[in-house]
Amino acid sequence: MSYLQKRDPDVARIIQKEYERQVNGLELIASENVVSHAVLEAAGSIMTNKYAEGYPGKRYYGGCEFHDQVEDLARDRVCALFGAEHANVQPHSGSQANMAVYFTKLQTGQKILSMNLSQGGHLSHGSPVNFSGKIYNVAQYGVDLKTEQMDYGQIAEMAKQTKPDLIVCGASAYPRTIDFKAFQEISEDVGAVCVADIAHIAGLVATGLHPTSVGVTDFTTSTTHKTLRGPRGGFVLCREEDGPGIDKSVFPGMQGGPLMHIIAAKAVCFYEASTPAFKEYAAQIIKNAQVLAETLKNEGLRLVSDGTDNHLCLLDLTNLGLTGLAAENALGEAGITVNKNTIPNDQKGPFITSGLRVGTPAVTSRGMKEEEMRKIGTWIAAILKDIDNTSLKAKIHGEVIELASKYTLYPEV
Ligand code: DSN
Repeated sequence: MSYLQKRDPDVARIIQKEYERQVNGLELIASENVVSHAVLEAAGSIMTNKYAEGYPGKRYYGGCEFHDQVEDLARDRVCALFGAEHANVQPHSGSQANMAVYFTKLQTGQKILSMNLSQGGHLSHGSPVNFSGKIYNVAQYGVDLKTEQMDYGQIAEMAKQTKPDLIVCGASAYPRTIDFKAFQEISEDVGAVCVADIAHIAGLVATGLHPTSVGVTDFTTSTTHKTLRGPRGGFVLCREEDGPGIDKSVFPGMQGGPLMHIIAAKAVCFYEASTPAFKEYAAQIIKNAQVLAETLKNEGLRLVSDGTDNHLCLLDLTNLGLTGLAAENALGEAGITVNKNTIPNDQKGPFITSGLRVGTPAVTSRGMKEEEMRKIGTWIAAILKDIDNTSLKAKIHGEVIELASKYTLYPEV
């Protein structure tokens, strides 16, 4: 950062502070991760200097020969990683990947059936405050309130009643395995297109640790920066025959110039995710989440659906008389970063909430294993059970710094 320090010490200082926050803290936000030096170098490279509107071999600017090569590499690698026929790696985010599918398959006013945001879905799946809820008609399913898991019979029934044109499956706060085959069958029965948004679990799907949606549902969308551990961005996977439609929707339909430095970094991420070491990493994410969940349960905390199959667990704080907001703030004081989250049937709004979402992708990237998860679970429980105890939070903060600063911020892959 020597150039930045000379040119703009204000920004350099802020980035240094953020580095210290990341390296000295425990990042348990389920949708976050830390990237390798290789991903960072590609994302911070001179590939940012170029306009490359269009696609490899068909650009609207000269001088794109190396951008063609890197985008081809990214597309080939992501297709090989997931076993897909066609990929578009230009969406700037997961929301834009979803938008590309909607724009390809739906007309304004047509109907989407998707999971409710308050029960684990995502903004871009049809929330009324999002473009998806404004330009399409939306019906939403949730989880069964007893099991707190998806009930495919109920969802099939809802699909028959609401007759959607497109069904979205995939979630941002759902700790259990998703049955993509069941969703495709439900969609086919009602003549709807089926889209799996695998953003949260992409690293688990890529390594075969969660059943895949690719080759099962009509479309798969994802981000690259969660369990997949790449730069911030999105992509769409589909059958060859749907490729031209998706490509047209992304460019010129919704985006201009692709972020070529990020596409270069996505190519690196797709390579890294194909290595045996990444498969071990993904398996450790799940082991860590399960040990963390068990520790929290043994401490008397209640988990939505009573556990986890993936990278996250969802805590119900109702019995402790706490809000997610208060819990997030208290853990933050001890250097443990989490996010408040609504839980099924939450009586509180999304800014207060009765739940907390806790995930293991980032701490696992840093090299932490079961023993550290037990420690972290014990610290979380101690703080939540005695939330106003300032000296306890200060003591745990010291222990958090001691633990976290022993681990590199940059995964070796
Ligand atoms: N907002 C992200 C999450 O935290 O799950 C999903 O885009």
